[in-house]
Amino acid sequence: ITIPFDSKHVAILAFPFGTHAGPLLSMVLRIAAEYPDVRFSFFSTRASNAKTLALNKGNIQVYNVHDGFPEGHMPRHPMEAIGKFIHAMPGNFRNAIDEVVAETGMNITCLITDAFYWFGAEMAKEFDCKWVPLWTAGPHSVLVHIETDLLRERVSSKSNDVCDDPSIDFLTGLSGVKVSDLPEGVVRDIENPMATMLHRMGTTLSQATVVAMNSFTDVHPAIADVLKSKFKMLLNVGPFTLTTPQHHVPDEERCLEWLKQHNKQSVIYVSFGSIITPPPHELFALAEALEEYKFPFIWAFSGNPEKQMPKGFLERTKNQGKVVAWAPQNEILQHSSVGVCVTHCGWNSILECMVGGVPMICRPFFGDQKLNNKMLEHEWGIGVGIENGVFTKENTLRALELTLSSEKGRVMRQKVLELRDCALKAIEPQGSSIKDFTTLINIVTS
Ligand code: U2F
Repeated sequence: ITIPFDSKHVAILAFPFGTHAGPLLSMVLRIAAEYPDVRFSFFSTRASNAKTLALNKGNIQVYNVHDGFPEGHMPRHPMEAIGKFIHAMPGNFRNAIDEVVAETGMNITCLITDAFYWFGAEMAKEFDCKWVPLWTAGPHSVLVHIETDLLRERVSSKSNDVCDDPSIDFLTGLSGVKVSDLPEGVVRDIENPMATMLHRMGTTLSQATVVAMNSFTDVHPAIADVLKSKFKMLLNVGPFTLTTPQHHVPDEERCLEWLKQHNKQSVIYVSFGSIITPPPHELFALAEALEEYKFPFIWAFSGNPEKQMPKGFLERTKNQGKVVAWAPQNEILQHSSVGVCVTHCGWNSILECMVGGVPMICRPFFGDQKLNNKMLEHEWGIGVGIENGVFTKENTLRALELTLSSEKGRVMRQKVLELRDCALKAIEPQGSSIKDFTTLINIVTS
């Protein structure tokens, strides 16, 4: 009789929205490749598994969990989908795991979850196994979730002051950050499923066997130290684009070929990640600024550009730029022709810009993005916010001029290259991320 797997069985629970499940899957692919005898069961929704191309492969088996909607029902809005999903968990995950355990006869020996899943602590206790949450964003943002109770207390006592927007400089590494920079749900707008989930996460992460993060220690050593004192163990195992297998994004519009025709650091890359489309007046303002500035651009735009962009814009700029539905962003950002990235400040995009040595123009929308913007501008000096936070033609032109054609822009590029060096050091054979990854693999598979 051949026993295909030894007795180790790792269950992975993904958050099926935004860019969460993809990085988690990449991390698991790397661990699974080193231990072919360990079984990995990956759980997400059908839609998320289709998007991340999660497939049964070798020792990884992929399962769909219920998304919280009746069969055939489509959510009207992403927030509705998230709300229903949060309502359905952890029961949906638990049912799916129980079925797999019954089918295979293999108990769960390690539970890897998106860090959002506070219930991982309880579930791991029931399974008598390790709990390894992955925080898919930056160290500064997990810190504010861990310190949510303190923030709520301090901010409500400060709100007697005349100051409407107090700073939260009592937290290490966050001097200059204001309440308005915090993710919604930390001290304001706290009565919704997402806010409750993040609050519970902040109070349970300390129970995890180890917290893994898609980051590298030198991105912010002081915050890394604080987190180390809060968790049993913190492992910085990123940037994932350098430490894990990446899924290939097809380049149907030949962006990479096109980049070769342009001068060094002259191309503007625009993307707002996997969820956001800026409102119509901002799309117009951005399009007008790009057209007037005349520098070449690639704009990753998943909507309907014919309808949503200014009339004639695509035709008039067809020699200047490219508007593509989904771009090979990571490779684009590593091309020497790219001079700046216009971004919503999602953490994955930020890491990719750091690795590519590309400064950023920031237009954050929700969640961790405003806080990321603040860190990019004031802590690392590698990004510039849009004046008043909303694109107008004039402020966009000023931000383009600053980043692409001024001394300040040159200094930003210098600083981003220094961070790139830190990231590259972290992935050398004795580098911090490589060492942390080895520790992570040992914990998950032992
Ligand atoms: C959520 O992230 P988002 O999906 O909104 O944004 P990013 O973290 O920047 O990740 C976008 C990813 O999609 C890729 C890009 C990034 O890896 O390279 N991509 C691409 O390949 N082609 C395209 O045309 C456009 C994008 C959330 F909204 C953020 O606030 C969080 O910081 C983030 C992490 O938790 O999750």
